[in-house]
Amino acid sequence: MLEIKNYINGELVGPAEGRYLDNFDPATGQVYSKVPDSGGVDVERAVDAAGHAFSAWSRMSTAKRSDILLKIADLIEANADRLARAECIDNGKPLSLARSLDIPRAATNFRFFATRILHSQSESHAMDYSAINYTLRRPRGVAGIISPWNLPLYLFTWKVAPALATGNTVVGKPSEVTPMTAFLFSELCIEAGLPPGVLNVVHGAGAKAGQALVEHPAVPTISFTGGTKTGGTIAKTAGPLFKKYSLELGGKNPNVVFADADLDKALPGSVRASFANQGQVCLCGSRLFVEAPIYDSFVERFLDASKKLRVGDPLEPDTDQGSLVSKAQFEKVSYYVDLAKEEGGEILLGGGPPAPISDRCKEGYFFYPTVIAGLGMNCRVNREEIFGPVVAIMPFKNEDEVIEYANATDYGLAASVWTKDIDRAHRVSERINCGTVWVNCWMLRDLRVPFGGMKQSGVGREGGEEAMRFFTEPKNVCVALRDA
Ligand code: TXE
Repeated sequence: MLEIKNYINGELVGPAEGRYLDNFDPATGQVYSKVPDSGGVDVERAVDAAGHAFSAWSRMSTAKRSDILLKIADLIEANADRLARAECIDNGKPLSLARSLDIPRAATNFRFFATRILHSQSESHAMDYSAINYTLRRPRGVAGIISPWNLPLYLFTWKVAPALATGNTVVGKPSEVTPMTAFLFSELCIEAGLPPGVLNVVHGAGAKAGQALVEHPAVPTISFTGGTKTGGTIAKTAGPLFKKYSLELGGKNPNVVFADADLDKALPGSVRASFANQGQVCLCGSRLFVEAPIYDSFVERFLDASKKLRVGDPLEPDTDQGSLVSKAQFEKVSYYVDLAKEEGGEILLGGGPPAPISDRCKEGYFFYPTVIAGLGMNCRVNREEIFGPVVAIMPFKNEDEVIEYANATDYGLAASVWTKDIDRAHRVSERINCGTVWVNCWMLRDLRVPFGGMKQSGVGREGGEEAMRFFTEPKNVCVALRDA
Protein backbone atom coordinates (compact mmCIF):
# COMPACT_ATOMS: atom_id res chain seq x y z
CA MET A 1 0.00 0.00 0.00
CA LEU A 2 1.35 3.47 -0.95
CA GLU A 3 3.09 5.29 1.90
CA ILE A 4 2.92 9.05 1.34
CA LYS A 5 6.18 10.83 2.19
CA ASN A 6 7.03 14.17 3.70
CA TYR A 7 8.95 16.58 1.49
CA ILE A 8 11.82 18.00 3.54
CA ASN A 9 14.95 19.74 2.24
CA GLY A 10 14.22 18.66 -1.31
CA GLU A 11 13.77 14.96 -0.48
CA LEU A 12 10.77 12.66 0.01
CA VAL A 13 11.23 11.07 3.43
CA GLY A 14 9.23 9.02 5.90
CA PRO A 15 8.14 10.33 9.34
CA ALA A 16 10.90 10.38 11.99
CA GLU A 17 9.03 7.98 14.28
CA GLY A 18 8.07 5.69 11.41
CA ARG A 19 4.36 5.93 12.23
CA TYR A 20 1.58 6.32 9.65
CA LEU A 21 -2.14 7.11 9.68
CA ASP A 22 -4.74 5.44 7.48
CA ASN A 23 -5.85 7.40 4.45
CA PHE A 24 -9.38 6.54 3.29
CA ASP A 25 -11.06 6.66 -0.09
CA PRO A 26 -14.41 8.15 1.08
CA ALA A 27 -16.32 6.79 -1.92
CA THR A 28 -15.53 3.22 -0.85
CA GLY A 29 -14.88 3.67 2.88
CA GLN A 30 -11.65 1.70 2.43
CA VAL A 31 -8.07 2.57 3.42
CA TYR A 32 -6.11 3.02 0.22
CA SER A 33 -2.84 4.64 1.36
CA LYS A 34 -0.90 5.67 4.44
CA VAL A 35 -0.02 9.22 5.52
CA PRO A 36 2.93 10.12 7.78
CA ASP A 37 1.96 10.67 11.41
CA SER A 38 4.55 13.43 11.70
CA GLY A 39 5.42 15.24 14.89
CA GLY A 40 7.76 17.79 16.37
CA VAL A 41 10.95 16.18 15.03
CA ASP A 42 9.68 16.25 11.45
CA VAL A 43 8.50 19.86 11.84
CA GLU A 44 11.87 20.83 13.33
CA ARG A 45 13.72 19.29 10.36
CA ALA A 46 11.40 21.06 7.89
CA VAL A 47 11.70 24.46 9.61
CA ASP A 48 15.47 24.03 9.76
CA ALA A 49 15.59 23.31 6.01
CA ALA A 50 13.33 26.27 5.26
CA GLY A 51 15.47 28.53 7.44
CA HIS A 52 18.67 27.52 5.63
CA ALA A 53 17.05 28.04 2.24
CA PHE A 54 15.61 31.46 3.06
CA SER A 55 18.63 33.67 2.38
CA ALA A 56 19.30 32.45 -1.18
CA TRP A 57 15.59 32.20 -2.09
CA SER A 58 14.66 35.65 -0.77
CA ARG A 59 17.63 37.23 -2.54
CA MET A 60 17.03 35.45 -5.84
CA SER A 61 15.87 37.84 -8.54
CA THR A 62 12.10 38.03 -8.90
CA ALA A 63 12.53 37.08 -12.55
CA LYS A 64 14.29 33.84 -11.64
CA ARG A 65 11.84 33.09 -8.81
CA SER A 66 9.00 33.75 -11.23
CA ASP A 67 10.46 31.34 -13.80
CA ILE A 68 10.64 28.50 -11.27
CA LEU A 69 7.07 29.09 -10.06
CA LEU A 70 5.81 29.24 -13.66
CA LYS A 71 7.53 25.91 -14.30
CA ILE A 72 5.56 24.49 -11.36
CA ALA A 73 2.34 25.85 -12.90
CA ASP A 74 3.26 24.20 -16.21
CA LEU A 75 3.87 20.86 -14.47
CA ILE A 76 0.53 21.05 -12.63
CA GLU A 77 -1.18 21.52 -15.98
CA ALA A 78 0.86 18.77 -17.64
CA ASN A 79 -0.17 16.37 -14.83
CA ALA A 80 -3.76 17.60 -14.48
CA ASP A 81 -5.45 14.27 -15.18
CA ARG A 82 -3.28 12.40 -12.65
CA LEU A 83 -3.76 15.12 -10.02
CA ALA A 84 -7.53 15.30 -10.62
CA ARG A 85 -7.91 11.55 -10.21
CA ALA A 86 -5.87 11.68 -7.00
CA GLU A 87 -8.03 14.53 -5.69
CA CYS A 88 -11.22 12.66 -6.57
CA ILE A 89 -10.13 9.46 -4.79
CA ASP A 90 -8.79 11.35 -1.77
CA ASN A 91 -11.72 13.73 -1.30
CA GLY A 92 -14.73 11.97 -2.82
CA LYS A 93 -15.56 14.88 -5.15
CA PRO A 94 -16.56 14.12 -8.75
CA LEU A 95 -13.58 13.64 -11.06
CA SER A 96 -15.19 16.17 -13.40
CA LEU A 97 -15.11 18.82 -10.64
CA ALA A 98 -11.50 18.12 -9.67
CA ARG A 99 -10.54 18.33 -13.34
CA SER A 100 -12.54 21.49 -14.10
CA LEU A 101 -11.98 23.42 -10.86
CA ASP A 102 -9.44 22.24 -8.32
CA ILE A 103 -6.48 21.42 -10.53
CA PRO A 104 -6.76 24.27 -13.06
CA ARG A 105 -7.08 26.72 -10.16
CA ALA A 106 -3.95 25.30 -8.50
CA ALA A 107 -2.01 26.09 -11.67
CA THR A 108 -3.64 29.52 -11.89
CA ASN A 109 -2.68 30.30 -8.30
CA PHE A 110 0.98 29.75 -9.18
CA ARG A 111 0.75 31.56 -12.51
CA PHE A 112 -1.02 34.55 -10.95
CA PHE A 113 1.52 35.19 -8.19
CA ALA A 114 4.55 34.24 -10.31
CA THR A 115 3.63 37.06 -12.69
CA ARG A 116 2.31 39.45 -10.01
CA ILE A 117 5.80 39.82 -8.48
CA LEU A 118 7.16 41.04 -11.83
CA HIS A 119 5.04 44.18 -11.54
CA SER A 120 5.36 45.09 -7.87
CA GLN A 121 5.38 48.78 -7.07
CA SER A 122 6.85 50.42 -3.98
CA GLU A 123 5.93 53.59 -2.15
CA SER A 124 7.86 56.77 -1.40
CA HIS A 125 6.80 60.01 0.29
CA ALA A 126 8.67 63.29 -0.18
CA MET A 127 8.64 65.65 2.81
CA ASP A 128 8.76 68.95 0.92
CA TYR A 129 12.45 69.60 0.37
CA SER A 130 13.71 68.18 3.67
CA ALA A 131 13.56 64.43 3.34
CA ILE A 132 12.29 61.51 1.34
CA ASN A 133 10.73 58.32 2.67
CA TYR A 134 10.77 55.03 0.87
CA THR A 135 9.09 51.78 1.95
CA LEU A 136 10.80 48.43 1.53
CA ARG A 137 8.71 45.28 1.64
CA ARG A 138 10.76 42.26 2.57
CA PRO A 139 9.73 38.58 2.98
CA ARG A 140 9.14 37.64 6.62
CA GLY A 141 11.05 34.33 6.70
CA VAL A 142 9.58 30.82 7.12
CA ALA A 143 5.81 30.76 6.55
CA GLY A 144 3.65 28.02 8.08
CA ILE A 145 0.80 27.05 5.75
CA ILE A 146 -2.05 24.89 7.08
CA SER A 147 -4.77 23.83 4.66
CA PRO A 148 -8.08 21.94 4.79
CA TRP A 149 -9.58 18.91 3.04
CA ASN A 150 -12.39 20.44 1.00
CA LEU A 151 -10.36 21.92 -1.87
CA PRO A 152 -7.01 20.30 -1.06
CA LEU A 153 -4.58 21.38 -3.78
CA TYR A 154 -6.59 24.50 -4.67
CA LEU A 155 -6.33 25.99 -1.15
CA PHE A 156 -2.82 24.67 -0.44
CA THR A 157 -1.44 26.41 -3.54
CA TRP A 158 -3.57 29.53 -2.84
CA LYS A 159 -1.30 30.09 0.16
CA VAL A 160 1.98 28.53 -0.92
CA ALA A 161 2.17 30.50 -4.19
CA PRO A 162 2.15 34.05 -2.72
CA ALA A 163 4.38 32.99 0.18
CA LEU A 164 7.06 31.67 -2.21
CA ALA A 165 6.55 34.42 -4.79
CA THR A 166 7.30 37.11 -2.20
CA GLY A 167 10.54 35.34 -1.22
CA ASN A 168 9.47 33.45 1.90
CA THR A 169 10.24 29.78 2.35
CA VAL A 170 7.44 27.48 3.46
CA VAL A 171 6.56 24.57 5.72
CA GLY A 172 3.16 23.33 4.64
CA LYS A 173 0.85 21.01 6.62
CA PRO A 174 -1.98 19.79 4.38
CA SER A 175 -5.02 18.11 5.87
CA GLU A 176 -4.38 14.52 6.95
CA VAL A 177 -7.82 13.74 5.49
CA THR A 178 -6.70 14.56 1.93
CA PRO A 179 -2.89 14.38 1.70
CA MET A 180 -2.44 12.82 -1.72
CA THR A 181 -2.30 15.81 -4.07
CA ALA A 182 0.09 17.72 -1.80
CA PHE A 183 2.37 14.66 -1.99
CA LEU A 184 2.18 14.50 -5.79
CA PHE A 185 2.70 18.27 -5.86
CA SER A 186 5.93 17.81 -3.89
CA GLU A 187 7.21 15.51 -6.64
CA LEU A 188 6.40 18.19 -9.24
CA CYS A 189 8.32 20.80 -7.22
CA ILE A 190 11.39 18.55 -7.29
CA GLU A 191 10.94 18.11 -11.06
CA ALA A 192 10.62 21.89 -11.49
CA GLY A 193 13.97 22.43 -9.82
CA LEU A 194 12.63 24.25 -6.77
CA PRO A 195 15.77 24.59 -4.57
CA PRO A 196 15.84 22.21 -1.56
CA GLY A 197 14.22 23.62 1.58
CA VAL A 198 12.26 26.36 -0.20
CA LEU A 199 9.05 24.36 0.16
CA ASN A 200 8.69 21.59 2.75
CA VAL A 201 5.53 19.53 3.26
CA VAL A 202 4.97 17.78 6.59
CA HIS A 203 1.94 15.48 6.68
CA GLY A 204 0.07 14.51 9.81
CA ALA A 205 -2.58 15.25 12.39
CA GLY A 206 -3.49 18.84 13.17
CA ALA A 207 -3.14 18.59 16.94
CA LYS A 208 0.34 17.05 16.52
CA ALA A 209 2.18 18.19 13.37
CA GLY A 210 -0.04 21.23 12.88
CA GLN A 211 0.28 22.41 16.46
CA ALA A 212 4.07 21.89 16.38
CA LEU A 213 4.27 24.10 13.30
CA VAL A 214 2.15 26.90 14.77
CA GLU A 215 4.16 27.01 17.99
CA HIS A 216 7.61 26.75 16.36
CA PRO A 217 9.60 29.89 17.30
CA ALA A 218 11.31 30.14 13.88
CA VAL A 219 8.00 30.38 11.98
CA PRO A 220 6.85 34.02 12.27
CA THR A 221 3.92 33.77 9.84
CA ILE A 222 0.92 31.40 9.85
CA SER A 223 -1.70 31.15 7.11
CA PHE A 224 -4.62 28.87 7.96
CA THR A 225 -7.83 27.72 6.33
CA GLY A 226 -10.14 25.42 8.22
CA GLY A 227 -12.78 25.31 10.88
CA THR A 228 -13.59 28.21 13.15
CA LYS A 229 -12.88 26.15 16.28
CA THR A 230 -9.41 25.22 15.05
CA GLY A 231 -8.85 28.82 13.99
CA GLY A 232 -9.41 29.81 17.60
CA THR A 233 -6.88 27.27 18.80
CA ILE A 234 -4.30 28.57 16.34
CA ALA A 235 -4.93 32.19 17.35
CA LYS A 236 -4.45 31.24 21.02
CA THR A 237 -1.07 29.68 20.19
CA ALA A 238 0.19 32.29 17.69
CA GLY A 239 -1.02 35.40 19.51
CA PRO A 240 1.25 35.27 22.59
CA LEU A 241 4.18 34.44 20.29
CA PHE A 242 3.51 37.67 18.37
CA LYS A 243 3.18 35.82 15.10
CA LYS A 244 1.37 37.28 12.11
CA TYR A 245 -1.51 35.01 11.16
CA SER A 246 -4.43 34.92 8.75
CA LEU A 247 -7.44 32.70 9.45
CA GLU A 248 -9.81 31.73 6.64
CA LEU A 249 -12.64 29.98 8.47
CA GLY A 250 -16.20 28.76 8.05
CA GLY A 251 -19.30 30.37 6.64
CA LYS A 252 -23.11 30.22 6.83
CA ASN A 253 -23.76 32.19 3.69
CA PRO A 254 -27.07 33.76 2.62
CA ASN A 255 -28.28 33.32 -0.95
CA VAL A 256 -30.98 35.96 -1.61
CA VAL A 257 -33.42 35.66 -4.56
CA PHE A 258 -35.66 38.67 -5.15
CA ALA A 259 -38.95 38.32 -7.05
CA ASP A 260 -37.56 40.24 -10.02
CA ALA A 261 -34.53 37.95 -10.42
CA ASP A 262 -33.73 36.29 -13.73
CA LEU A 263 -34.69 32.77 -12.63
CA ASP A 264 -32.95 31.19 -15.60
CA LYS A 265 -29.75 32.30 -13.82
CA ALA A 266 -30.87 32.35 -10.17
CA LEU A 267 -32.15 28.76 -10.17
CA PRO A 268 -29.08 26.96 -11.55
CA GLY A 269 -26.90 29.40 -9.66
CA SER A 270 -28.68 28.56 -6.41
CA VAL A 271 -28.44 24.80 -7.01
CA ARG A 272 -24.70 25.16 -7.62
CA ALA A 273 -24.25 27.44 -4.59
CA SER A 274 -26.13 24.93 -2.42
CA PHE A 275 -24.53 21.64 -3.48
CA ALA A 276 -21.17 22.24 -5.24
CA ASN A 277 -18.48 19.90 -3.87
CA GLN A 278 -21.25 18.20 -1.87
CA GLY A 279 -21.79 21.50 -0.02
CA GLN A 280 -18.23 21.32 1.32
CA VAL A 281 -17.15 24.81 0.31
CA CYS A 282 -16.92 27.60 2.89
CA LEU A 283 -18.62 29.85 0.31
CA CYS A 284 -21.70 27.65 -0.25
CA GLY A 285 -25.05 29.37 0.08
CA SER A 286 -26.51 27.15 2.81
CA ARG A 287 -29.34 29.58 3.67
CA LEU A 288 -31.62 30.28 0.69
CA PHE A 289 -33.97 33.27 1.05
CA VAL A 290 -36.68 33.74 -1.63
CA GLU A 291 -38.98 36.75 -1.87
CA ALA A 292 -42.56 35.74 -0.93
CA PRO A 293 -44.35 36.34 -4.27
CA ILE A 294 -42.22 33.74 -6.06
CA TYR A 295 -41.47 31.44 -3.11
CA ASP A 296 -43.83 28.53 -3.94
CA SER A 297 -42.96 28.40 -7.65
CA PHE A 298 -39.25 28.83 -6.92
CA VAL A 299 -39.26 25.98 -4.38
CA GLU A 300 -40.96 23.70 -6.90
CA ARG A 301 -38.42 24.48 -9.62
CA PHE A 302 -35.49 24.34 -7.17
CA LEU A 303 -36.52 20.86 -5.99
CA ASP A 304 -36.94 19.65 -9.58
CA ALA A 305 -33.47 20.91 -10.49
CA SER A 306 -31.88 19.48 -7.34
CA LYS A 307 -33.44 16.05 -7.97
CA LYS A 308 -31.63 15.98 -11.32
CA LEU A 309 -28.23 16.01 -9.62
CA ARG A 310 -26.72 12.57 -10.12
CA VAL A 311 -25.30 11.19 -6.88
CA GLY A 312 -22.81 8.59 -8.02
CA ASP A 313 -19.37 7.09 -8.13
CA PRO A 314 -17.04 10.11 -8.16
CA LEU A 315 -14.92 8.45 -10.85
CA GLU A 316 -17.86 8.25 -13.26
CA PRO A 317 -17.86 11.12 -15.80
CA ASP A 318 -21.56 11.99 -15.38
CA THR A 319 -21.56 12.17 -11.58
CA ASP A 320 -22.63 15.53 -10.16
CA GLN A 321 -22.43 14.66 -6.45
CA GLY A 322 -19.75 12.43 -5.02
CA SER A 323 -19.27 11.29 -1.44
CA LEU A 324 -18.64 13.41 1.63
CA VAL A 325 -15.01 13.59 2.62
CA SER A 326 -15.12 11.27 5.61
CA LYS A 327 -17.22 9.18 7.98
CA ALA A 328 -16.89 12.01 10.51
CA GLN A 329 -18.32 14.52 8.04
CA PHE A 330 -21.15 12.12 7.13
CA GLU A 331 -22.02 11.79 10.82
CA LYS A 332 -21.86 15.57 11.29
CA VAL A 333 -24.23 16.20 8.37
CA SER A 334 -26.60 13.44 9.54
CA TYR A 335 -26.64 14.97 13.01
CA TYR A 336 -27.69 18.37 11.67
CA VAL A 337 -30.45 16.92 9.49
CA ASP A 338 -31.85 15.07 12.53
CA LEU A 339 -31.55 18.30 14.51
CA ALA A 340 -33.46 20.16 11.79
CA LYS A 341 -36.40 17.79 12.25
CA GLU A 342 -36.32 18.43 16.02
CA GLU A 343 -36.25 22.18 15.34
CA GLY A 344 -39.44 21.97 13.29
CA GLY A 345 -37.95 21.72 9.82
CA GLU A 346 -39.69 19.92 6.97
CA ILE A 347 -37.43 17.79 4.75
CA LEU A 348 -38.53 18.63 1.20
CA LEU A 349 -35.76 16.59 -0.48
CA GLY A 350 -33.11 14.06 0.57
CA GLY A 351 -32.37 13.86 4.30
CA GLY A 352 -30.01 10.91 4.30
CA PRO A 353 -27.82 8.57 2.23
CA PRO A 354 -29.06 7.56 -1.24
CA ALA A 355 -29.72 3.96 -2.20
CA PRO A 356 -26.38 2.09 -2.61
CA ILE A 357 -24.53 3.58 -5.57
CA SER A 358 -22.70 0.49 -6.79
CA ASP A 359 -20.85 -2.51 -5.42
CA ARG A 360 -17.60 -0.50 -5.44
CA CYS A 361 -19.18 2.35 -3.47
CA LYS A 362 -21.53 0.40 -1.21
CA GLU A 363 -19.66 1.53 1.92
CA GLY A 364 -18.99 5.11 0.81
CA TYR A 365 -20.04 8.22 2.69
CA PHE A 366 -22.76 9.51 0.34
CA PHE A 367 -25.48 11.97 1.32
CA TYR A 368 -28.38 12.98 -0.88
CA PRO A 369 -28.86 16.72 -1.67
CA THR A 370 -31.13 17.91 1.14
CA VAL A 371 -33.58 20.82 1.20
CA ILE A 372 -35.22 21.85 4.46
CA ALA A 373 -38.11 24.33 4.87
CA GLY A 374 -40.01 25.71 7.85
CA LEU A 375 -37.02 26.45 10.10
CA GLY A 376 -36.89 29.56 12.29
CA MET A 377 -34.18 32.14 11.65
CA ASN A 378 -32.45 31.57 14.97
CA CYS A 379 -32.44 27.79 15.14
CA ARG A 380 -29.06 26.03 15.29
CA VAL A 381 -29.38 24.60 11.77
CA ASN A 382 -29.70 28.14 10.43
CA ARG A 383 -26.81 29.47 12.50
CA GLU A 384 -24.16 26.74 12.57
CA GLU A 385 -21.97 25.57 9.70
CA ILE A 386 -22.99 22.09 8.51
CA PHE A 387 -20.55 21.85 5.59
CA GLY A 388 -22.57 19.33 3.60
CA PRO A 389 -25.26 19.17 0.85
CA VAL A 390 -27.90 20.73 3.08
CA VAL A 391 -29.73 23.99 2.35
CA ALA A 392 -32.46 25.68 4.42
CA ILE A 393 -34.99 27.59 2.32
CA MET A 394 -37.38 30.28 3.56
CA PRO A 395 -39.48 33.20 2.23
CA PHE A 396 -38.97 36.86 3.05
CA LYS A 397 -41.33 39.82 2.78
CA ASN A 398 -39.05 42.72 1.96
CA GLU A 399 -35.50 44.05 1.74
CA ASP A 400 -35.19 45.01 5.41
CA GLU A 401 -36.36 41.59 6.53
CA VAL A 402 -33.95 39.69 4.32
CA ILE A 403 -31.02 41.87 5.39
CA GLU A 404 -31.88 41.04 9.00
CA TYR A 405 -32.03 37.35 8.13
CA ALA A 406 -28.80 37.44 6.12
CA ASN A 407 -26.90 39.06 8.98
CA ALA A 408 -28.38 36.79 11.68
CA THR A 409 -25.30 34.57 11.88
CA ASP A 410 -21.97 34.55 13.70
CA TYR A 411 -20.27 34.18 10.34
CA GLY A 412 -19.62 36.80 7.65
CA LEU A 413 -17.86 35.20 4.69
CA ALA A 414 -19.94 35.62 1.51
CA ALA A 415 -23.41 36.16 0.04
CA SER A 416 -25.23 36.04 -3.30
CA VAL A 417 -27.97 38.48 -4.35
CA TRP A 418 -30.16 37.80 -7.42
CA THR A 419 -32.12 40.80 -8.75
CA LYS A 420 -32.47 42.86 -11.95
CA ASP A 421 -32.80 46.06 -9.92
CA ILE A 422 -29.24 47.42 -10.00
CA ASP A 423 -29.89 50.08 -7.32
CA ARG A 424 -31.21 47.41 -5.00
CA ALA A 425 -28.22 45.18 -5.78
CA HIS A 426 -25.78 47.87 -4.65
CA ARG A 427 -27.92 48.82 -1.63
CA VAL A 428 -28.34 45.25 -0.37
CA SER A 429 -24.70 44.33 -1.06
CA GLU A 430 -23.57 47.23 1.11
CA ARG A 431 -25.82 46.16 4.02
CA ILE A 432 -24.95 42.46 4.19
CA ASN A 433 -22.08 42.00 6.69
CA CYS A 434 -19.63 39.72 4.91
CA GLY A 435 -16.36 39.76 2.97
CA THR A 436 -17.67 39.02 -0.55
CA VAL A 437 -21.05 39.64 -2.21
CA TRP A 438 -21.85 38.14 -5.61
CA VAL A 439 -24.62 39.81 -7.61
CA ASN A 440 -26.37 37.56 -10.13
CA CYS A 441 -23.54 35.03 -9.85
CA TRP A 442 -21.80 32.78 -7.32
CA MET A 443 -18.12 31.94 -6.76
CA LEU A 444 -16.94 34.03 -9.70
CA ARG A 445 -13.38 34.66 -8.54
CA ASP A 446 -10.96 37.45 -9.46
CA LEU A 447 -7.66 36.63 -7.73
CA ARG A 448 -6.77 40.32 -7.47
CA VAL A 449 -9.52 41.19 -4.99
CA PRO A 450 -9.34 40.86 -1.18
CA PHE A 451 -10.79 37.51 -0.11
CA GLY A 452 -11.87 36.57 3.40
CA GLY A 453 -14.51 37.00 6.03
CA MET A 454 -15.48 38.88 9.15
CA LYS A 455 -16.86 37.80 12.52
CA GLN A 456 -16.27 34.02 12.95
CA SER A 457 -15.38 33.63 9.28
CA GLY A 458 -11.87 34.74 9.92
CA VAL A 459 -9.16 37.29 10.41
CA GLY A 460 -7.20 38.88 7.58
CA ARG A 461 -7.60 38.67 3.83
CA GLU A 462 -6.04 36.60 1.08
CA GLY A 463 -5.75 37.25 -2.64
CA GLY A 464 -3.94 39.77 -4.80
CA GLU A 465 -2.37 42.71 -3.01
CA GLU A 466 -3.61 41.47 0.37
CA ALA A 467 -1.60 38.26 0.04
CA MET A 468 1.49 40.15 -1.11
CA ARG A 469 1.22 42.40 1.95
CA PHE A 470 0.46 39.55 4.34
CA PHE A 471 3.63 37.66 3.48
CA THR A 472 5.93 40.72 3.53
CA GLU A 473 7.09 43.16 6.21
CA PRO A 474 7.13 46.89 5.36
CA LYS A 475 10.09 48.99 6.50
CA ASN A 476 10.13 52.74 6.07
CA VAL A 477 13.47 54.50 5.45
CA CYS A 478 13.53 58.28 5.88
CA VAL A 479 16.51 60.03 4.26
CA ALA A 480 17.24 63.68 5.04
CA LEU A 481 18.06 65.62 1.85
CA ARG A 482 21.53 67.19 1.76
CA ASP A 483 20.51 70.86 1.80
CA ALA A 484 17.71 70.33 4.32
O1 TXE B 1 -10.98 21.18 9.80
P1 TXE B 1 -9.81 21.58 10.77
P2 TXE B 1 -11.76 19.85 9.81
C1 TXE B 1 -15.06 23.54 8.61
C2 TXE B 1 -16.15 22.54 8.36
C3 TXE B 1 -15.62 21.31 9.00
C4 TXE B 1 -14.91 21.89 10.20
C5 TXE B 1 -13.86 20.97 10.73
O2 TXE B 1 -17.34 22.95 9.04
O3 TXE B 1 -16.65 20.44 9.41
O4 TXE B 1 -14.29 23.04 9.71
O5 TXE B 1 -13.19 20.43 9.61
C6 TXE B 1 -5.23 21.37 10.82
N1 TXE B 1 -3.04 23.32 15.06
N2 TXE B 1 -14.17 23.70 7.48
O6 TXE B 1 -11.71 19.14 11.12
O7 TXE B 1 -9.72 20.76 12.00
C7 TXE B 1 -5.76 20.10 10.21
O8 TXE B 1 -4.81 19.07 10.28
C8 TXE B 1 -2.67 23.42 13.76
C9 TXE B 1 -14.25 24.95 6.76
O9 TXE B 1 -11.27 19.11 8.64
O10 TXE B 1 -9.97 23.02 10.91
C10 TXE B 1 -6.00 20.55 8.78
O11 TXE B 1 -4.81 20.56 8.04
N3 TXE B 1 -3.35 22.83 12.75
C11 TXE B 1 -12.99 25.20 5.99
C12 TXE B 1 -6.51 21.98 8.96
O12 TXE B 1 -6.06 22.38 10.25
C13 TXE B 1 -4.47 22.14 13.05
C14 TXE B 1 -12.55 24.00 5.22
C15 TXE B 1 -8.03 22.10 8.92
O13 TXE B 1 -8.52 21.21 9.87
C16 TXE B 1 -4.92 21.99 14.39
C17 TXE B 1 -12.50 22.83 6.06
C18 TXE B 1 -4.15 22.62 15.41
N4 TXE B 1 -4.48 22.54 16.69
C19 TXE B 1 -13.33 22.70 7.17
N5 TXE B 1 -6.06 21.22 14.36
C20 TXE B 1 -13.09 26.37 5.04
N6 TXE B 1 -13.13 27.58 5.57
O14 TXE B 1 -13.10 26.16 3.84
C21 TXE B 1 -6.30 20.92 13.07
N7 TXE B 1 -5.35 21.46 12.27
